[in-house]
Formats: sequence, structure tokens, C-alpha cells
Amino acid sequence: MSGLSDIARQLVAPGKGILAADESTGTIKKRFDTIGVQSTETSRRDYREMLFGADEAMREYISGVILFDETIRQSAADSTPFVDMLRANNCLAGIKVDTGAKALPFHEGETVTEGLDGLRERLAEYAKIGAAFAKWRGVIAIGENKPSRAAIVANAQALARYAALCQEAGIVPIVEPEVLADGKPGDHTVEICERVTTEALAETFEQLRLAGVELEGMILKPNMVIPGVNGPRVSVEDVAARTVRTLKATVPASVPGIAFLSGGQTSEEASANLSAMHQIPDLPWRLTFSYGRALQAEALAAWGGKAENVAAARNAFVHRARMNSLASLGQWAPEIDRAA
Ligand code: 5MM
Repeated sequence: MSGLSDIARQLVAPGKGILAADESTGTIKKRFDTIGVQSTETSRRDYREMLFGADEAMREYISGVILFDETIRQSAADSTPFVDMLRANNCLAGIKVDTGAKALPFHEGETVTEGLDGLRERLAEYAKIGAAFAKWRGVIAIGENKPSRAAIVANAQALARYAALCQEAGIVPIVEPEVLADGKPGDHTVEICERVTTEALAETFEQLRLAGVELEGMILKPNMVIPGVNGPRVSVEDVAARTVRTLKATVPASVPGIAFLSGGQTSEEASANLSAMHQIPDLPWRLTFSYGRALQAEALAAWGGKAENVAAARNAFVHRARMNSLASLGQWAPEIDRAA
């Protein structure tokens, strides 16, 4: 167990957080479509090499990177395996092991995340390739009559079975029950998000307990408590207070760290909200980031698929990583962000 808790603590070391670069083939295509770049194995490799080769970001601000199956097997253009590239900057390699959110029968518009079949064998292989941690994302949608109890329980059970299999394989599970802010219609209030997030987290920890998961050897990756993307806006302080209140009500202090997803927030919102949580006293866990879009958006745009833009894209990525590092210490401020 000490091996697992050491890795979990390393992932949430002060001033560091996680880069979620585990976009599946469909999702990375959507991201590339926004910059007019065709998604091929080579363009995906070039894009990830741009990120992982941003040495300052990877060395100073990023503790681990979540990879997709294709990426964990890939190498940079000079044939250095990505896993070795990460290791050179003391970054842990992680692997997304779920196979996606699939329609939940008899519950229109709701999903359960799949990928448990054969997971024990896949984890053993990923451990050999060099994965120290893994990720599984359950998705909870808010809408009319949603979420159902069935969706909350099915996703929590799957997360718990996944987490237990990871720990059995010596891999730290990142447990991600995401309550969607950017689903449809996305017009819900922050109060509804708080109620649903509380229910989803409470059920997740009940199922983790039943499955025998050691809480010291896992990381929680939740959504922040925010309104739907089309819902009534609230202040940064309100988001911070509600998020910490929800977590305190549901997440045992033995969980070493909580690394948030950004969930459709702008890059600056995601930094501001994380930093504001650190102004609240007596946090029992480390609070940091595990952002996908909120770490990559500016770098992706600056890159635009062109080799001559790699340096500018890396600068953009270093900046965002540094802003989130500051946020994870409660030291982010808009003036610092905009001055750069
Ligand atoms: C990077 O995106 C991850 C994989 O998504 P798909 O399975 O849809 O390709 C995603 O799970 C991500 O790790 C989290 O949702 C956090 O990303 P954001 O952009 O919300 O911070």
C-alpha cells in the first residue's frame, strides 16, 4: 500500500497537477477540427510531442500525464518513447482505461461508462509499459428527471470495480465521477449542481468502501460545483465555497488529493476557481488540477498543426501550467495571468 500512497502523494505534490491528454480518437479529432488540422497518427504524435517536450512545464508544474492507449505506445519523432520523455522530467505516466460512456438502457440521455471486461489483463500490460496511474470517467448528466438513481449507482459501481482492479495491479486509480456542466440543455443552477454532485460523490465513496478500495492510494477527479454552461452565473467565491462544502460532506480526509477537471470552464475561470478554494481554511486534502481543455486550449490554437509554431505553443502551455500551479497554491491572480 505504501507504494500506491507514495504515487498518489507525488501526483498532488505542492505546486503540481495533472495534464489530461487522454483524448480518445474521436475527441482529439474534434479538437483538431477547431484548428483545421487533420487527425492522423502522425499529427496526434506531433501534437503530444509539442506538449510533452515543453520541459519547463513538465518539470516544474506537471506531476503526471493521462495518456490514451495509442499515445502510451507512441514515441517522439526521434524515437524516444513518450513514457521515457515524461520520466526524464520526473512526470508519471497515466492511462485512460475506460472504453467510454455508453447509453444506459431504459434511461434516455444517460450513460454508464464501460471497460471492465478484460481490465485486469490490460492493467498488467499498461504497468509493464510504465503506467503508474490510471483514469476512468463516469458521466452524470443533469436534465429533466436526470440524473436517475440508476445512473448514479451504475457509474459509482463501475468506478469502484475499476479502482479495486487498479490497486490490485499496483496502479493508482484516478476516480472521476463527472457531473456535466456542458451537457444539454446545460441551463441548470449551481444549487442543482451542488445537490447532484453531493449525491454522486456520496454514492461513489459508498461503492469504493464496499469494493475495499484503499482511499490513501487513490486520487479523486471531480467537477467543481458550477452552474450549467447556460445557467445563471455565480461568483468565484460562491463556486469555491460550494465546492469545498460539497467535498467536505462527502470525501474522507484519508483521500490524499483531489484534482479537478475543468469541464468546459474557460482557462482563466478554472484557475480562478481553484485558487479561490485555497483561501478557505482547514482543507483536509491537497486540491489541484487535472485539466484537459483548460491546460491545452491556448497551446492548441498557437500550434495550429505547424512545426514552426511549436515554440510559441510551448510558451502558451508553460504559461497555463504555471498559472494553474499558482492556483493550486492559492496564489493565482488575474493581473499575473494577464501580465504575461
Ligand atoms: C482529455 O479528455 C479526456 C478524455 O475524454 P474522451 O474520453 O471524451 O476523449 C477527459 O476524460 C478529461 O480527462 C476530463 O474530462 C477532464 O478534461 P477537461 O477538459 O474537462 O478538463
